[in-house]
Amino acid sequence: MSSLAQNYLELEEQYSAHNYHPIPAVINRGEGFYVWDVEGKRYYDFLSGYSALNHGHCHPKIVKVFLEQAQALTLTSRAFHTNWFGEYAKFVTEYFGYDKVLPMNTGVEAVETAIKLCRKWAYEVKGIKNEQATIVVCEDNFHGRTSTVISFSSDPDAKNNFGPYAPGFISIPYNDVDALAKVLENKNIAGFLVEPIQGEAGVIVPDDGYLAKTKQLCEEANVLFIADEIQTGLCRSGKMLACDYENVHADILILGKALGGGMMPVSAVLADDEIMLTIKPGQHGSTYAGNPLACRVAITALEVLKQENMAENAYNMGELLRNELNGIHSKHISVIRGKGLLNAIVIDHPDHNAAWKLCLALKENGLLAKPTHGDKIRLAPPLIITEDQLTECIAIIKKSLSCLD
Ligand code: IF1
Repeated sequence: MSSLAQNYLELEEQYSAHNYHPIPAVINRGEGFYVWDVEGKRYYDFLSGYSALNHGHCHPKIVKVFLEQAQALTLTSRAFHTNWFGEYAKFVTEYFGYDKVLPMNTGVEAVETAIKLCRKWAYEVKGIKNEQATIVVCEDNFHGRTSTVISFSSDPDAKNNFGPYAPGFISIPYNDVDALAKVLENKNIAGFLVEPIQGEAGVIVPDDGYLAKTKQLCEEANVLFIADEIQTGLCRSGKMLACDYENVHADILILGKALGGGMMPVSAVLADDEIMLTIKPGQHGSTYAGNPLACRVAITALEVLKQENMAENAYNMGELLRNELNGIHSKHISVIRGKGLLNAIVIDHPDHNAAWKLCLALKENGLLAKPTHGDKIRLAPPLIITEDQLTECIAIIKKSLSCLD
């Protein structure tokens, strides 16, 4: 590493909180599925900003409206109307088939919003007694970092020593329909919050039918099915929404990440009037939420997903990636799993640092990926990746695996 790059690492080490452990690459430019470091070395980006960059870096159509809007109007707060918020609200609700949208910024804010909406609906529509509303979540979930949301995490790193924890949640095993059926006997259950594929847990794909069956159980129990599609949505899994694989229309749909086109935090909560209209003026909001810059970026980000057939490409490239990786028969990979371009490999090696070492080798060979939970590596390139490029990436992965021999 050059002294220039080393200097950037040292600045972060000295002046930033130590809440991340990055791969030692200092990036200063991105375009499509490539990024470049300060030394001019080019890499394939196989993290895609944790799926915020589904469109790739600096997508020209999104950059164009971003610049245009940045010169016209960026923020009023919701104290006033703008010429873009209503347009966006109409666009996004029609796009996903809901009556209303509640805009927020980051993913976890949208999750918090969904929790609040669900509780308000429980008291004012369903008729649960005050303070009794309970939300069912799944073990090994990841829904963000606020103190309420980490209260129902099962990851000690995310949770420990951040208590006291918020009550009102019951955790059941993921991918277990019977566990949900049983917990729904409790009449205070207001909602079921679920990731259609668990991302942070290591890309855990549930059995076929899990989403449809749990949705059905929720309907029978008059409980809201709340889909966190912040990571799985917007074509990442090979469909517009991962719930689309089972034709499940969530009662509350949560979107984030790529909704901001990789440019700015934009999240959204979608629901029908019976739920959404329980929140009245002054009861929820956020200074930046629904700002005109975000609205225009989000409209364009959604348009581009369809214009460029990103769901189909993610589906096809995902099949190719998993087939090719399975064909390697590497003794160092125990599992290859995923849907579309949301994938993970699990490393099987006596050295507990093997996944990290492999990521450093990948970096040397021109591909950036990051290990999670020690032995897993997520493989999630931008959805615009082509067959030729992906084939090159597979060759890089193959070559890099030899560092573990
Ligand atoms: C970090 C993982 C990805 C999410 C789901 C809500 C949020 C996320 C399903 C919150 C965020 C992130 C955040 C990032 C790591 C990351 C992640 F490794 F944890 F699983 F994407 F792969 N729901 N996911 O995945 O959204 O508030 O961050 O906008 O370091 O926290 P946010």
